[in-house]
Amino acid sequence: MLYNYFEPMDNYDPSTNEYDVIFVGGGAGGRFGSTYFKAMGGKQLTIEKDGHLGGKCPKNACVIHHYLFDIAVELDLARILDDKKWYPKLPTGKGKVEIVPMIEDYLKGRDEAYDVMYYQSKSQLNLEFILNREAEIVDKNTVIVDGKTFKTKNLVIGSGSRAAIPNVPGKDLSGVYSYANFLELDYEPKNVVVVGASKTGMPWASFFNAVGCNTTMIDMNPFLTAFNLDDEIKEYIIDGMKLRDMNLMENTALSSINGNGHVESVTVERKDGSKETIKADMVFVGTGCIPNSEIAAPLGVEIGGGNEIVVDSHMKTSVPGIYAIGDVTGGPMEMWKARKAGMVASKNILGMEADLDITSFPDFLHTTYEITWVGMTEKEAREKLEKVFVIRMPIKDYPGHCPIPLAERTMLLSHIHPGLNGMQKAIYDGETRMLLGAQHVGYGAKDSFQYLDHLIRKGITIDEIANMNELFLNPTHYIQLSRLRAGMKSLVDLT
Ligand code: COM
Repeated sequence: MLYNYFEPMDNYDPSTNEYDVIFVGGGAGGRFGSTYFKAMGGKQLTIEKDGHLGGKCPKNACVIHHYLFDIAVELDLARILDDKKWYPKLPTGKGKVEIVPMIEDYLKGRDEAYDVMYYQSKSQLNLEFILNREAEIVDKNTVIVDGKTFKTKNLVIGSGSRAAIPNVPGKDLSGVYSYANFLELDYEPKNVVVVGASKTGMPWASFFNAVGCNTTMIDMNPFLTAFNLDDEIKEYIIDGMKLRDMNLMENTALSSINGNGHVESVTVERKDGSKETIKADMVFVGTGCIPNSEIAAPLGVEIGGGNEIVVDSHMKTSVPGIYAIGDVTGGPMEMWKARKAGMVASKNILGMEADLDITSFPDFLHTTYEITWVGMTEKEAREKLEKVFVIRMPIKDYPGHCPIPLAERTMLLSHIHPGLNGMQKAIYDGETRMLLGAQHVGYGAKDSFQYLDHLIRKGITIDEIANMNELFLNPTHYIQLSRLRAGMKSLVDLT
């Protein structure tokens, strides 16, 4: 290891205390904003209260989410094929696989990720930073760290967000977890209730279910309301979770968490007022995040109703010279937004006018599937446009088993367990022939949605997609399916 992240760590030139910009927070936004600023020849200092750079992403949020998803996919397949083909019987009783050793492995890998980020920031990007100490913001031009005063022309706040825990009786019992303390888990739960069918709740619930916990997921709204997916895709996702024996309760609110010291049960209330108490030895809360704006409040910047620092598209707050980036500015709390916001703030400070556009972006969600989407849904397109053309797999009214979608990771499922191999569709404007949106449930398509987003913005047509060179078997079948209709003047759905 290159450094000890329990110790204070500095990498700055002590001969001066004057900066063009100080970033408070060394998460994704602070790190990328600082890097851009440095690359453009500016003088920056990044101050991070934790002992590492990269923020909550490598610490306890994104990376652990993806790590658990990977394990859930492996276990899902092992469970579907338990004791069949070349798959061994899953260990013990109902097949409960231990979680705590997975966390131990994660924590070892995390140290290495911190180390790489440190090396990259220091040795490759030449950033100036202070780690493991709080920044005391005196005013917009003055920050004190450990009694030492730093002066700056501009201040950028990237102080992130924290888990929002519903204010219900029992919320402080041991056994109540969110992403933020999940890595402290030191026992093997058997009965888990996940609160919130969110981007965090869905994958965590799928993980608990896949390791063999009796898993219930509740949400106060109909499932997947917040996600821009067509109903048939939502049904496919939810049916997949039911088929894997998860107990799903939508339109159901959390009333209380019960127990004496430790969680023993959870009481929920349905929309019709009926209540139910569910046995639980763990509650996992995935009900969103609250921006950490408190650090900036004394500066007089405007704070919104969600506790976020209000910014314009330049990342400027209501106080000149103070900018805010990333989760502290509210939703969407996404990696691309934090990193780009850092860059946009730096550009504007450097006098290069830049905007952050958060109106549309590619998005994803995990269950034991990777679910990705971009642009308009079919429903939205049909409401807005005269003529809409849709391609879809599997074929809706095909009388036999449609083995497509078919690509790496769904090959086995398609051949051995028809119907579990995913679903996808793409939506075109039937008039202009331009791609409007796409949705995918399966594996391996996520990367392509980054590029689809870009192509949609550029205005790509079905005829141009038909001219692309596919890498067969491709998880998204859009290219060949588009080619099957490309010659047609008046496009007829291929669903
Ligand atoms: C990624 C963190 S885990 S950062 O965006 O590279 O800083």
